[in-house]
Amino acid sequence: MALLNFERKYRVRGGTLVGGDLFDFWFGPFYVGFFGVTTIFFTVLGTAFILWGAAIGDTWNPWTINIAPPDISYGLAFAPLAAGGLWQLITICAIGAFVSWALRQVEIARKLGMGYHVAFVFSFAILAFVTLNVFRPLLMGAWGHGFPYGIFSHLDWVSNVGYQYLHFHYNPAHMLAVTFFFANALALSLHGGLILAATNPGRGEPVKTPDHENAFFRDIIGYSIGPLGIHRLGLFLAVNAALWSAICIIISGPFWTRGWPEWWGWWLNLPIWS
Ligand code: UQ1
Repeated sequence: MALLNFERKYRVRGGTLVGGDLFDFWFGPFYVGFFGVTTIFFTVLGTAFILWGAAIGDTWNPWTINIAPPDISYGLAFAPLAAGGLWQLITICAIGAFVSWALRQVEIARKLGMGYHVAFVFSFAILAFVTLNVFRPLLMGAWGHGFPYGIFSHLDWVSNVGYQYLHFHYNPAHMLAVTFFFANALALSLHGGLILAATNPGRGEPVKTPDHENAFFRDIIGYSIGPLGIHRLGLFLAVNAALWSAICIIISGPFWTRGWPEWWGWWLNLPIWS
């Protein structure tokens, strides 16, 4: 069956969360839907604000364009557009676009009678962003604690905030996040390698099956997690990488204000040493 015929079979009505049939149609290959419209709306508006911020800034060099949050002195108030107000509007548009995208994923999953797993895992990426630029600034009492929108400037922000806590690698939640990121990279490379190995057996050889994939890992480590299990593991590792990243930054400032190396004093202060 040709791809387009095959797709037509699945272009079913219904499953929308809001708006009924109003936006229940396709534009070329893309499902539109109410949340497709809101995604486009927030994306176009947010991009326009970014261009505005760049236009009143010092440079058009893509690496060094910077749209900073308001000064700490503005607290949690709205700031003038050129003094962080654009950053605030861009943040609202970004969250509007991200949440719209997640809800569009939900609507498409409902149409197809699928689970909501894609929207669920994507929501952890949204959580990481909202934690950095909304939850933590709220807990710290100023929008100025958010990160600036710019390629180099946001990297500088990460470095500066890290050093404010002396040595961020001693943050136990950061340790977990980094471990999950690396474990995720290992799992995905093993999985990608295994699938490509099974499907590229060499000229004249038949493509191999999941039996071979299981046999490979049983031969090498005595255990195979299985074709479904590896995807459960991947989801678990990726979601936890995002979750512990959010946790490691939300506890820095609101719940721990000293250097992170000092946090390990609890270990040195255990009564078993005296
Ligand atoms: C695995 O066991 C497996 O099941 C057959 C896969 O599915 C295709 C994999 O991709 C991988 C990488 C493994 C091995 C993983 C572990 C945790 C033993």
